[in-house]
Amino acid sequence: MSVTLHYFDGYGRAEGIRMILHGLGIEFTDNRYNQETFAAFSATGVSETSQVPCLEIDGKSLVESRAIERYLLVRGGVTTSGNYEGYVNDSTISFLDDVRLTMAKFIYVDNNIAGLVEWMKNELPWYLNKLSARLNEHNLFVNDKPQHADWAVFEFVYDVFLREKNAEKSKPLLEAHAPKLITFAENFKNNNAGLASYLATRPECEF
Ligand SMILES: N[C@@H](CCC(=O)N[C@@H](CS)C(=O)NCC(=O)O)C(=O)O
Repeated sequence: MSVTLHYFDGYGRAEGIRMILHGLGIEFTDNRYNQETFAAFSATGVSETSQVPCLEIDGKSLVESRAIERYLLVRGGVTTSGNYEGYVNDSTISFLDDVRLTMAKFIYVDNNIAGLVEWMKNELPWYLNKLSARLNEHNLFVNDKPQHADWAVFEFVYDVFLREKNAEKSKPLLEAHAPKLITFAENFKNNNAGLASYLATRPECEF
């Protein structure tokens, strides 16, 4: 069975999917496009929306990053029991995606990195604080084993604040406002060998 991920040569909306694929030990082809090769892929019709990320798996072609993540986790046996756990997953991810969309607008729409830095200094701490307050006694977001919300928050915290490229300038923000998110991310990574080994060797990207 071949599995193929289609995305640009960046982290963006695909990195959570890549992390889950590696974390679950699913081998896949990681097709990374530039603008030109993306246009060719887009024209093939493989992606229902012509957008990426698009994942070919189980004889299907899936689109929408959060739905793809959920598909993979459920396929890998990550279960959510009951209505309230479903709510916690969805609510945490919606909250996080508000943050991600705001940050992406600074970068890709407004081309305003200075504005992003100011926003991160002045507004982001409130969001970090709220996220951190959701961590439970297991140092996770939903229950006692990683679920979708944990994967999504991990990808955000690791890529924005903790990876080597960003740690010097961004980790202090977490240390000051949400240190529990650092412990969460460290535990999360250390408890998943496939994820940890991917992070140690993956291609470095700006965003
Ligand atoms: N809601 C979708 C958004 C997908 C999306 O906007 N993808 C962008 C890349 S991040 C894309 O394909 N852009 C090229 C285009 O729309 O032609 C998701 O989360 O997957």
